[in-house]
Amino acid sequence: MGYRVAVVGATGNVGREMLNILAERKFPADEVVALASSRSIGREVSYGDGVLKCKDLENFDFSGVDFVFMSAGSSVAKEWAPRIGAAGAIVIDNSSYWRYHSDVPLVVPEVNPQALDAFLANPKRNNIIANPNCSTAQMVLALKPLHDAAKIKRVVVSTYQSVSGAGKEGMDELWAQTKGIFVNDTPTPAKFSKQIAFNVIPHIDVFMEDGYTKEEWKMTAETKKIVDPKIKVTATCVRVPVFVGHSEAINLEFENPISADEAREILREAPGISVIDKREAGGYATPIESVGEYDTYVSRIREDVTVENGLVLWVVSDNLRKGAALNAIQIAETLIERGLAARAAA
Ligand code: 11C
Repeated sequence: MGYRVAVVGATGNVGREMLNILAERKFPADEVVALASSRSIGREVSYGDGVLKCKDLENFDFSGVDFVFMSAGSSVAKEWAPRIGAAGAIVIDNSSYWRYHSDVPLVVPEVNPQALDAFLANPKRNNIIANPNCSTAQMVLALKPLHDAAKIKRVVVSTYQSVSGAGKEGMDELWAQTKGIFVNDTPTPAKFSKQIAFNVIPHIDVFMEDGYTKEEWKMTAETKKIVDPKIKVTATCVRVPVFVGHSEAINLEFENPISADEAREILREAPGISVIDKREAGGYATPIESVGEYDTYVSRIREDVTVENGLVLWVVSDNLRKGAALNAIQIAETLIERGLAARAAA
């Protein structure tokens, strides 16, 4: 007996990728339903070799559904995740709304699967699990095995984030501006605060009182929740004119000594990571190579000569996959591996 699955926000960048990955990985589903807001009812989305017609979230009956993958923003998540969870389905939500709630696990399965064991063992669980921000997910994958080896004290990260992180509108804006520049007709910025084509913008999400942006704050708060609350993180998050694939330059300061060679060997063995690190032209990963891939790539591993016990890394990943859809589906796969049965079979 397979699982009954629904994808909420099925027409968005991440929702469509969730459907692709469910089909690609042959997720053991008897039924997959695409759900969206009322204005998208009947719209077709791809699922494997076929298509699904979107149904209306408002009128859908969730009884008997096992997993709901949700990527429809914070206000939908706030209203619907508890309702769906109370009906018995497990909601894996990609918005930031539930991530920082103490009774909601925030999970990258390769990093903190124990949070899923605690979730399964909790008879009073609210059935909500949060998926991290894309820039956090790829970073903690690289951090965790190094933290286990030499204890990270401090992280300084600068991101180079693709426009798909800002949804389809972000991708359309980069495309329209790039084409427009060649014919002297550059559309004015709408989704982004400044021109994104042939430019970079050091601003993602809203500004906070201390001068950091919310995206930067998320990287700190989420790393602490997923890996270790003692790790200090300072981030600068930057939007770049790349369609898909986030990149990060990460400086790490450790409590104990760790060499670049040791780190490279540890990362080669780490789940979800591919090391591409030849010290020559082209011997590193760039965002284009990460598109459509499951693994997160680590390159440019070297010792930071300005601190004791320091390393520098370059980390690249498909933000719509490991940064969102893939991680959500891996959470469900991990729950199944760890004993969650289909409700209809229970
Ligand atoms: C971006 N990281 O690239 C953001 C998108 O909290 O899930 C994801 C925001 C989030 O714009």
